[in-house]
Amino acid sequence: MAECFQTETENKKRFTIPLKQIPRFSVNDSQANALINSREPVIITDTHLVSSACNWDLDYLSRHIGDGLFTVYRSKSHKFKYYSDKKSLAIKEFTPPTSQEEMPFQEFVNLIKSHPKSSSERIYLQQALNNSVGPKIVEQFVNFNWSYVTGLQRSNNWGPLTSNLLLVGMPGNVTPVHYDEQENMFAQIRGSKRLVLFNPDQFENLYPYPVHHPHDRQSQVDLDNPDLNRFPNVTRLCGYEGVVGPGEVIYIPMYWWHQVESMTDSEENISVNFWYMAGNNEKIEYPLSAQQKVSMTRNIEKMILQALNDADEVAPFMRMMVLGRYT
Ligand code: QVW
Ligand code: ZN
Repeated sequence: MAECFQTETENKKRFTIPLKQIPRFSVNDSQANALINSREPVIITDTHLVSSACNWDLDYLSRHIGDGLFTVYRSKSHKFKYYSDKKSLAIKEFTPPTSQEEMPFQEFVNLIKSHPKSSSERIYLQQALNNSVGPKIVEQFVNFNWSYVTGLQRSNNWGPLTSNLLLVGMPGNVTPVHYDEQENMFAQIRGSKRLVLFNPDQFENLYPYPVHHPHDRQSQVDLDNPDLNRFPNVTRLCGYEGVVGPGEVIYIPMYWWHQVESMTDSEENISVNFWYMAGNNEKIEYPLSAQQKVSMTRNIEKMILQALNDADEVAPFMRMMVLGRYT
């Protein structure tokens, strides 16, 4: 018994997920667009997508961003795992891993500046840019390289832009591995971020929460300390990693898994993302793509829950349908 246990721990320690480098190309290199067109991740340099905002830092933003309210998350650890407020109401035993408050930008800056180095509590501002921002910021926003992203939107048949999320975090903040149902051109302004990406075909190796769960679209796996007993397929994972620095952009294709880590190379870390809705030009070819299968899985899960009208009935129903029949 003791021997078995030891081997287990050793295996856990030795296990690392194999990661390839995310390709990096200049916007002038046709290979950048080729990867975007084939829905593969790429880090793109020289886009000047957010060059107009290269002077953004805490002081500049607090002077010019206006007195609108910003959503700030607090976490007792370095992890900021997203949860849906709406879905958390339906689940009795759910304790949110972060708390959320609305405050003026100024107040957020005060919190960061007075933050004791010894404290394990961290904060992360995540707010869609809106029309409450001051005139200087409006001008810089208008001067984003819109023709670049609009060109991509057209040539790849993405839907409309849904939002530009402004992300201001502390070094070390981590957004744990999840996928989004939108195309993402993610632009780095200050500091750098390390991204770990996985193809949508890694679905069964990442064990996403059920669709009705507040952590829908998030992996149940803690990549820093995976529980291989609960999630044995984690040993089959293989992915990509890369670092985006100021002025660089990464394309995160819809349904691609990503974990994002603010690196400790700057006092604050600032990014703006460009989220686009899915296009509706999908032609159906067989076999279906991993993206299409993820989308289909989501729809089936939603349909079963809606029909049964009780989250607790979903798993027994699915087992009844599959076990001993399709297995
Ligand atoms: C990060 C992300 C962001 C990751 C967080 C959005 C709330 C995305 O842009 O920079 O921490 O996941 O899709
Ligand atoms: Zn995301």
